[in-house]
Amino acid sequence: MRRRPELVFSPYCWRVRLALLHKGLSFDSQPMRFSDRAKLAFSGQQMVPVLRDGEEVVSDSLAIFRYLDQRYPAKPLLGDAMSSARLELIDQLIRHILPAGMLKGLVLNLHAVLDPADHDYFRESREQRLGMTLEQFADPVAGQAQLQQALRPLDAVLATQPYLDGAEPAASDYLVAGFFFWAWCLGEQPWSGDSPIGVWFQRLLSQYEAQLGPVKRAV
Ligand SMILES: N[C@@H](CCC(=O)N[C@@H](CS)C(=O)NCC(=O)O)C(=O)O
Repeated sequence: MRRRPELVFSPYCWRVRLALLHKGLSFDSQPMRFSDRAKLAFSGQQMVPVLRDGEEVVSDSLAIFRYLDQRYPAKPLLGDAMSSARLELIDQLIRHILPAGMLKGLVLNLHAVLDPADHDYFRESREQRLGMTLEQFADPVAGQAQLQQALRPLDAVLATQPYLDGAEPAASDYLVAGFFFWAWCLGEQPWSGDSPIGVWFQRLLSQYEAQLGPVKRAV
């Protein structure tokens, strides 16, 4: 999906990378453009992430988390059935509070790193969804204020424990962190580095980079 294929700028793909790292599973990642979607035909749908594990093909970040726990039970992401069901709720809450503010600051960065073949599609599909032009929507200052508000409950949890899932990171952390890695690789950091969430992100980033090397960032 990008002019610079080394940039991973889907928050949902980031979730899966973090989950694979949690499980200690090595993986190959295939960069894609929006216009390459025919390459996803094998998955029976049109979105990333898609995980291919031998004969198994799983799409959707949550479904991939569940698959990984079922196929590779060591180091659970989710734990028991109730945690698995709760993840749906957590994901819906996260999707409604986090990306909106972040996107106001990131949408033009995203457009800038796309492969030119994807520019029209990205603009048309996102403008239709947003009900306005990308330029009208882009507003980093308002986005940052909106994000700060949205981060309050997460900061409150992280003020009392190192990870959203407790003493060690697990599924809730990666569901949220996908959006932070997304912003980070697009060259932004619309949160305060010394807030609880900022410290939490740095911890996850250091763990990721210790194993997979520096995250490539847009300048
Ligand atoms: N429910 C999916 C959402 C995935 C999703 O929205 N993927 C975006 C990239 S971030 C995508 O593939 N978009 C394709 C398009 O907009 O045409 C998940 O959590 O995996």
